[in-house]
Amino acid sequence: MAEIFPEIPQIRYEGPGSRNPLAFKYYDPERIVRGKRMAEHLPFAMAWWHSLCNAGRDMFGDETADKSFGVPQKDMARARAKVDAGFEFMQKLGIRYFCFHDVDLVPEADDINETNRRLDEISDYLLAKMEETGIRCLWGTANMFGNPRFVNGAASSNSADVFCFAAAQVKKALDLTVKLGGGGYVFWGGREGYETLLNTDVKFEQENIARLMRMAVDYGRGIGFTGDFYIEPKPKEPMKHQYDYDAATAIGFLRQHGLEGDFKLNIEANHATLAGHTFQHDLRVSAANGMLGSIDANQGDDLLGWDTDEFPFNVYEATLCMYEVLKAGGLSGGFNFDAKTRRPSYTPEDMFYAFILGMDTFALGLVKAAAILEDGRIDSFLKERYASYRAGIGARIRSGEATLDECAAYAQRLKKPELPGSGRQEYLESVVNSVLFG
Ligand code: XUL
Ligand code: CO
Repeated sequence: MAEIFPEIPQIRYEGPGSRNPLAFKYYDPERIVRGKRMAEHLPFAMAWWHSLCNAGRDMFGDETADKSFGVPQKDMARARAKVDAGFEFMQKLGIRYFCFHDVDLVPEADDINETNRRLDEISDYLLAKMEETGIRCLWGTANMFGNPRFVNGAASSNSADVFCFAAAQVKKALDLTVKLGGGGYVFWGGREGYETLLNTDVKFEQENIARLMRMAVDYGRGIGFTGDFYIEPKPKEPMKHQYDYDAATAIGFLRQHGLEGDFKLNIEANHATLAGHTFQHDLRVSAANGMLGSIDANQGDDLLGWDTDEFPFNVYEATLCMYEVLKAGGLSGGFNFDAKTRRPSYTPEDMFYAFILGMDTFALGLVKAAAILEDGRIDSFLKERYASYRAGIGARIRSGEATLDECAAYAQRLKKPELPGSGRQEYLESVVNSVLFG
């Protein structure tokens, strides 16, 4: 088969001194970090939608990139060409996973039965490519936000018919995920939210979202899906308010509806920052609750208030991300580049440069996070900070033995506590800098 990117060679690790734009400077899959190959620490995935579908259209202008892959019409021949292009692309970069929405794979038909038939056809083609290359599916999902029927939400729609269409898509996307051996299934509540409370029954809508998730778990487990379901929190965009606001909100929702045993979170950097948090914050909240599952690796822009889905270049942020991931013992999922090249970067080379940037950024983040752990100053400071709970009244509070009376009597005996010890933020920030920059 003729190559789709004939100008692009296999991308290899050449080291930090390399000036070759088509080489990794930091991502060295075989390098051992904390006893594990870099490639194992960093199961990178390609997002079908951004890499193979998105051609740069924005609210003000048309497509700038050519994502037709030699097939002008948007038909099944194009769908197969996308598979060919995607697998060549992943192989050249050494990417071992991909993620997809149902309608990324095939053009959606007017009749859902025809869409499902097309999905069966393309997934046979995909499966053959997967077997040939060893590339695997990280997670699947259903696009329940693009089609006009989802204007008022999917599971949260006021229309029971629309709820059933969402259910039908989830069922088919789960079938596909199982057929392709996917490790996870994502719910991103793209339009599960509201524009105005004047027309919205929040409790009713949230109950229905939980119902669809419960149906998905029951069906998925019934067809042999043993992986994790994920919620991918996002506070807004496209809706003014989305129910899966952030990690803490999603965890509370899952627990309220008894779904916490089957679900974890897929944390996206740019969604966390849209929620007014840092990426690290949402990772920490997920990990602290045993629910850190997977990551959508991208980056926002401080000057823009929306989901810009940029390829990550911020090594500081990637380091703090990898610090959380290492401390959590790794991910059950992986690092999906839910990221797109900027509209003016419209050539195929730009796509390779973008992935090289993202993969190198996380590789550097991994190495630097490991160095922070080995340095030990941050973790030992953290441990010492809570030393007052190791003995005496502190130990009794932690063990649950102390009562309110006992604590109050203790305080009254003390009359006035000492200040609780400096937080040493500036010192700790300088430790991070010294590890990063030597
Ligand atoms: C949108 C977004 C989605 C999900 C999958 O902001 O992140 O692409 O990752 O539906
Ligand atoms: Co995402």
